[in-house]
Amino acid sequence: MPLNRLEPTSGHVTEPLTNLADLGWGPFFLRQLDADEFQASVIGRVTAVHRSGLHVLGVGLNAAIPHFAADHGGETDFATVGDWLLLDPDTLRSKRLLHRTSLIKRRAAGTGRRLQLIAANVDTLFIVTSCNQDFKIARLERYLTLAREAEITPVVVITKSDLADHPEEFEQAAVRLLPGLNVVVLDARNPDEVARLSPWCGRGQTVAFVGSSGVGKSTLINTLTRTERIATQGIRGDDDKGRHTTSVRELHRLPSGGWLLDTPGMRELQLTDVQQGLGDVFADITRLTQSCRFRDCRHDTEPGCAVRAASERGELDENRLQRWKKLVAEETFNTQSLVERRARDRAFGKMIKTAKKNLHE
Ligand SMILES: Nc1nc2c(ncn2[C@@H]2O[C@H](COP(=O)(O)OP(=O)(O)O)[C@@H](O)[C@H]2O)c(=O)[nH]1
Ligand SMILES: [Mg+2]
Ligand SMILES: [Zn+2]
Repeated sequence: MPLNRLEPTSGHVTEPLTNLADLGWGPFFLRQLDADEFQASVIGRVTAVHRSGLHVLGVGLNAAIPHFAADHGGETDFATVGDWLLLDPDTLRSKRLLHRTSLIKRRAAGTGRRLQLIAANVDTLFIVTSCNQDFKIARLERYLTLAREAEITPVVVITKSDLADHPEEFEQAAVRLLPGLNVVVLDARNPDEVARLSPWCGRGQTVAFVGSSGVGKSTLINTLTRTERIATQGIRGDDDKGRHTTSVRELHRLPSGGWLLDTPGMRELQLTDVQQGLGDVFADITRLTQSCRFRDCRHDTEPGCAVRAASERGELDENRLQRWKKLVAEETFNTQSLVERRARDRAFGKMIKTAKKNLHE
């Protein structure tokens, strides 16, 4: 396959990349290669995932390649948008998928409910809400849990500051959610205000936006790209508008040098396998649960429950406790059904194998 083959699907890159750092390459990835491997490989970042294959960009590399499935401790791991691949310089065959700094996954729709990889190596998740009734602590906690689980730095962006009498009240409520949490309150239509997102959108930085419909994601992206006409053609601000008929996932280059993840499927993100994320966002409650008398305490009526005790002493906000319980219940339900499904599949596979063996005996 020839190098430098131009594909219209990644046509958002108009100038050639001269350095892998432009694509987000850094020490985390470099450390995974030895000198020989570095010499003997072309390094590419997956900038688009199509039904038919992947698109990769690198220095002097702009090519369509087949999908790549890596065997990862018995589980198949498909290369997804944002991933780094080592390619054979002659054939452009994928040789290795590098470890990720972050990974967004979701449960597939339908009855199979398998885990799907949405995007890898996203640096910042902009969690977008507005200075109005869309602003809900429970919703923010849910997105923060997903960000923490995926190991992506969350930034809460609260739009429509121009429409609120006291926008700072929304900011103050959001800042309290996590220690050190970045919160930006702005008018999404104002370029000077949206410029406050630039620390996260610089050269090689990868960002994604989540939030309900109508909060201003498309507006923010249009303002960020400052090329409204082109941006609305090439980039969906979110997953509401089905401009693509196939479920393509892409990285688009921002004028600031960053990369914007454009993907359907962010909307359906469910809480699944997010124990770590929940533990981070609700660190205080998680710490208390370790002092409960019973390991499987449901923090209801059990004796020796440290969580209820703290709540009764007034040290724990009752609403926060209820929100945590709800998220834990959701995560438990989703994750258990997946584990059970896997066990069932395994048992079924074994049964088939035994049946076949018996047939041949
Ligand atoms: N006044 C004001 N309107 C906004 C702001 N952000 C978005 N809007 C408007 O809210 C509506 C929904 O915005 P849109 O970007 O489509 O939301 P999305 O569904 O999250 O992509 C549009 O009419 C925007 O012009 C803002 O900060 N201030
Ligand atoms: Mg939109
Ligand atoms: Zn308890």
